[in-house]
Amino acid sequence: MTKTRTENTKLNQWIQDIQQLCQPENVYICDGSEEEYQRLAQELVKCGTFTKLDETKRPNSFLACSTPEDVARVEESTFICSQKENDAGPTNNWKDPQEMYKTLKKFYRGCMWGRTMYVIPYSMGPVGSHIARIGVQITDSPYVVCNMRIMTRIGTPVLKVLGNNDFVKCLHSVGRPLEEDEEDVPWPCDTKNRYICHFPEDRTIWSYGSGYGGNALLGKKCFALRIASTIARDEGWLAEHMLIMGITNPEGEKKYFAAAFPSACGKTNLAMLMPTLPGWKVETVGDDIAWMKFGDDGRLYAINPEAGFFGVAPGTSLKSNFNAMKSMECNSIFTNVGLTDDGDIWWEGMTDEIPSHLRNWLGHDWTPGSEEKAAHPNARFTAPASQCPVIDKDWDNPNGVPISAIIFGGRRSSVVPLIYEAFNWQHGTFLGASVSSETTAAAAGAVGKLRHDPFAMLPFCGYHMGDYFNHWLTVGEVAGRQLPKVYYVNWFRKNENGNFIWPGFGENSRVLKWIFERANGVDHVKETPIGNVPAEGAFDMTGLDLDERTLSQLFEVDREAWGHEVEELRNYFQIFGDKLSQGIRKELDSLESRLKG
Ligand code: O2Y
Ligand code: MN
Repeated sequence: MTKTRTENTKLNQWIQDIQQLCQPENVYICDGSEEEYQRLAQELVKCGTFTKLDETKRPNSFLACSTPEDVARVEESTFICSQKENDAGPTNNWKDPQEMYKTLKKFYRGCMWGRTMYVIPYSMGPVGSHIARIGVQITDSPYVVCNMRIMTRIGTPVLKVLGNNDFVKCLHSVGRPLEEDEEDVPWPCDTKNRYICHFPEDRTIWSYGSGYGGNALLGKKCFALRIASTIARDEGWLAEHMLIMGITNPEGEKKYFAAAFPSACGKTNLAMLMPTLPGWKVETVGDDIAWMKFGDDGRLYAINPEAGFFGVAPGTSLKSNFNAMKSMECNSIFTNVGLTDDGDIWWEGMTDEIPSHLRNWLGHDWTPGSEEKAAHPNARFTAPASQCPVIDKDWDNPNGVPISAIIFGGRRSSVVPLIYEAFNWQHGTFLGASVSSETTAAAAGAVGKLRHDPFAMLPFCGYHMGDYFNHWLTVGEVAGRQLPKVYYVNWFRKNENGNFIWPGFGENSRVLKWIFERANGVDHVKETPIGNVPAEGAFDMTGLDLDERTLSQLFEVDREAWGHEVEELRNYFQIFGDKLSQGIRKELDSLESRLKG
């Protein structure tokens, strides 16, 4: 008989409560084994959710295609349910927790009829690490279980470490009960009633109606960012929307950087970058989220709380991200991409050679020139981090890796130079607060609009963003800490003709080299009103064929354009009202006077 109880009293009570509420046909506690994964995958193939890919081309891998309405995170249906509305702040949707529990209970009542209720104990971060945390997700989606097994560490070893301690409660239902003898659909969901709700004071997440990505894999954005950011604030550490990379110079010296970019700005590409500069090496610790704590030695240590990549597929190729392509060669799940006639996957930009026919993500016949896309623009691959050819040797180290620099960036076609450096931590916090980016398809909504996205955390901060800025400032005020230098980069600047002026990809290693040298105290900077840029000759351009005009444009600080930027920021920051820290106000005023000076 399968076990439906654990050694954890609170967990047992919670399982019982949710079982009573959702009324599933069965309850199953996941052990995280390979055998369990195979069994669930087979069941998913049987009910049409998974298509098994050709074993010789893509071993142990599957394709799932969602309904067209359930393809991305739904920010308009994402709520922070703190006791006080002001604790959620102006950048989050707020609902009263008691009211939201009441509303949701109506939906959850009987919502798992005819389905199995899976209980997934999972660790965000290496099991047992002092920086890691444990969550338990209850879900009625075996697709979610399979993805969670790749994206996090799940099962019996996690329960062992959990013992009788507290955990983050994560409840998820696709919201599609099955009547007796009713046949299931390949992608069950209830898109008319989607709710992604966070109860920070209860360390609880309730998600209903969506089976997709960040809405359903609750360890990722919901726990590792929204709930973890509130825990981090309470406990004095940082839970950030940041990649973590190791970088080694030709002499063999290694440093680690963390970098925050809004969704779909190429974070995964940067995390796995192949440097064009001879002798330089980049290794990946994580591509999306960093949890960082100061150690007893005063340094900032980071872990990647995840164990897999949930990367955007379209545009990913051997040319744009060789290491991502290698990571997903086997043991992977693909969502909303095309299925080729020989049983492999394909998406726009994957290969130069375009398949002459395939079945697209909507299940339709597709040929080159078809009006529909082969893959949805937010189609994803789920691949184990351990399969990345450049995975860092310390990616799984429970103590984390020491961070020497923090990089912010956004997708900006004008104004923002290739790189500049903050004068100090307070100024760096201001740079984080001022992140903005032109939007893409990662979240539902318009594409190509400028949106402010402070610290790339706008959709992911679990509390008032003004308090969050303040938390960053406070973290920097503790005596004895070796604070990393802070940078702002922009790979996406365009010229008058609308062409990118920076080649990007592997050439971004030149930017990383400058940051690396700065961390070693190399003093080649030119001070500008916005921060330090590389001094003439300090930035390695060897072998790059860029004309004089482009070279000067890359680091150009146009005072007039930055004057408008200040105005725009001042206007934006008003939404934080009294909660906008003095430190941020001071930095904005100082920037303005430097620009006038
Ligand atoms: O569309 C989704 O549900 C996923 S969004 C996502 C996935 C992986 C990493 N980052 C993101 C993001 O939006 O930042
Ligand atoms: Mn992300």
